[in-house]
Amino acid sequence: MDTVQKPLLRALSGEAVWPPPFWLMRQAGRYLPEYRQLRAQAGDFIALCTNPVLAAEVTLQPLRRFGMDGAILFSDILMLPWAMGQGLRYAEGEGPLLDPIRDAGGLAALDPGAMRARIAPIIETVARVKAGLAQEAPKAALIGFAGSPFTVACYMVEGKGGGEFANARRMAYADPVLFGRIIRLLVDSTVDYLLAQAEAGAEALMLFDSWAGLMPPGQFRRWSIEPTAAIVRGIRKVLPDIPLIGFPRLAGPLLPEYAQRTGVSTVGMDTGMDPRWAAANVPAGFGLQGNLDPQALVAGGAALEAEARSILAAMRGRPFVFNLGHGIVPPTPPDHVAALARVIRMG
Ligand code: 1CP
Repeated sequence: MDTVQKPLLRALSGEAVWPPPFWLMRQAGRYLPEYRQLRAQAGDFIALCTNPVLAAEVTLQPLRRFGMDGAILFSDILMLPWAMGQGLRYAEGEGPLLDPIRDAGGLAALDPGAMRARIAPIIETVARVKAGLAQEAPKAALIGFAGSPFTVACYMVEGKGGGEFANARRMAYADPVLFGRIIRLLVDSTVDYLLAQAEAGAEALMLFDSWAGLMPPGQFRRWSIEPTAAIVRGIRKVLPDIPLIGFPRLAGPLLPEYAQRTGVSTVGMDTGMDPRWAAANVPAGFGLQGNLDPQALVAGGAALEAEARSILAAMRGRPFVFNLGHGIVPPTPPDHVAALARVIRMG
């Protein structure tokens, strides 16, 4: 199908497509038995992300079941620091663990020159998914992604998730020169990484700033908005029209400013955002994406349907992409995802 006719790309380019296209953050993953099987086959999570055959297969799995309008590359935001040489492992049940960077020496130990070679299998996954979509789901669009510099820096400095990133947030105040050097390295490498994904076939790009909302407004502008704007400029220089989605989670009332100052074309709404408020306060030219509570998807039934319908009602007439307010959680019954897809398709 002609790229411009794909419903997701039309919505991300500012058209109020109805019923809205949908995809779900973390739509590939542990809630699907077929994912668990391939994950076991691959060995560990990094082995899965760097195996283009298996990673492409995992990317396509949810579309086969549920017919999403978007496929998101199966990888992780932390594969970028991994590709620059930072020690990373995923401990079972604990999430990611990195060798933390706490001083200039830690930063100097990274090897950004190694990045291109180490991301090669991920870029190959993009090309394989693109070919798979042409065969299996020609109306679906391929979304590439990266973490936003602040969120990736949180993990790089802290060495793990699961908390409030106290060390990283403190470094941003106590040593803004060092923190700024980490952020700048991430801006440059993220532009390269996303352009490589686009060149391999990604049709839209998303930046996940999952922890942006941990910062007060001044820090948010400096470490979330400004670096994101720099990435957008770097990408737009080469690809002026590619749809860009920004997701500054927990940004609250700063969401409209984030949309206008970063230059992304669509903004993600997190679970706590009132979609009516977003519709009234984010200027009409921007697309909105979100924001069903992942726990409503676990619960299912009438509650799920009511929540989905209230989001649809708030978004009617807007360029809109239905999604969750954060990632799918492992206990989600696949049947509930199918039920949600039916509700969205009714519009
Ligand atoms: O199989 C496993 O046990 C690994 C679990 C897993 C998966 C399936 C991790 C570890 N990452 C992923 C895939 C992933 N991560 C995708 C793939 C595409 C899809 O959406 O289907 C994407 C886009 C991400 C992005 C990501 N990773 C974010 C941003 C979005 C968000 O959820 O806020 C973040 C913060 C991460 C870090 C990360 N990686 C993995 C985990 C468990 C975490 C979160 C750790 C924490 O809670 O701090």
